[in-house]
Amino acid sequence: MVNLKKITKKGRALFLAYDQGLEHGPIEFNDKNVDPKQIIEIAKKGKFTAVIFQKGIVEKYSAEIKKSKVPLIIKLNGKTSLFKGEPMSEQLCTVEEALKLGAAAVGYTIYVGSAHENDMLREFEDIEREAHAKGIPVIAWIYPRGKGIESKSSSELMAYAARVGLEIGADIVKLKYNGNLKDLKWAVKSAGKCKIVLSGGEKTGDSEVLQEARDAVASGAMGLAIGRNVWQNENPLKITEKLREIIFK
Ligand code: FBP
Repeated sequence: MVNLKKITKKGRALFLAYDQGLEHGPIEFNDKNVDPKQIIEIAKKGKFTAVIFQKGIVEKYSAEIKKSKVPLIIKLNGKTSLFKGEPMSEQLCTVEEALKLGAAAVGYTIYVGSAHENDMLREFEDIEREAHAKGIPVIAWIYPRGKGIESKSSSELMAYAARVGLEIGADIVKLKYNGNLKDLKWAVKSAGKCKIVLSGGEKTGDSEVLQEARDAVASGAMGLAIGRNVWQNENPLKITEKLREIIFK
């Protein structure tokens, strides 16, 4: 198994995700978070165990990222919200490029259930093989979407996503939490030795975010890979401090 030490602390993870500019557009941003430098500051001052960017941001802000010393996860594929049709996320960056840019780990999204699932699984396997040959961890964002998931329950899909991660060779799977702790515990169990982190989702209240962090810990998940609920928060460092108390206590 590859070593996750570079992107974790005490076996737990708190990743700051900032690929929403591509995935959703600058509609997610305001004056306090539109500049990637602001996110690097939050990642540094908030002592995140890693920060997640697409390669373009890493290329343009490499000096600031290096100076911050926050470990870097580069997302290798992505899509915009403008494309309509069965979900597909194309590879935009190679493992080699990511390593040259200083990545400590790489990430890739797979929409299981999509008509394009095969393409993403195949692309993921190439990435996984290369990343593991070079000794770096692979994080799979596994989001069930598309035609294939109609009539399936959220609990079934969450556990399925977790299990897919284990079976395709991911070191960490990033899941969207359905809010039910019993379901999450089953998903974590289904992932076996593959670790789980939860995404934060759309901006909600502080108490909901903190509850998600508590549920992550209670379920045996590794932590959070969270974006909007931190950098859209009125006080990103204050909410981060509370998250840290829960995740690393
Ligand atoms: P958030 O915590 O802001 O939800 O970020 C998690 C994340 O997986 C991002 O990495 C990604 O940009 C976004 O959610 C994708 O969300 P969706 O696919 O639901 O639009």
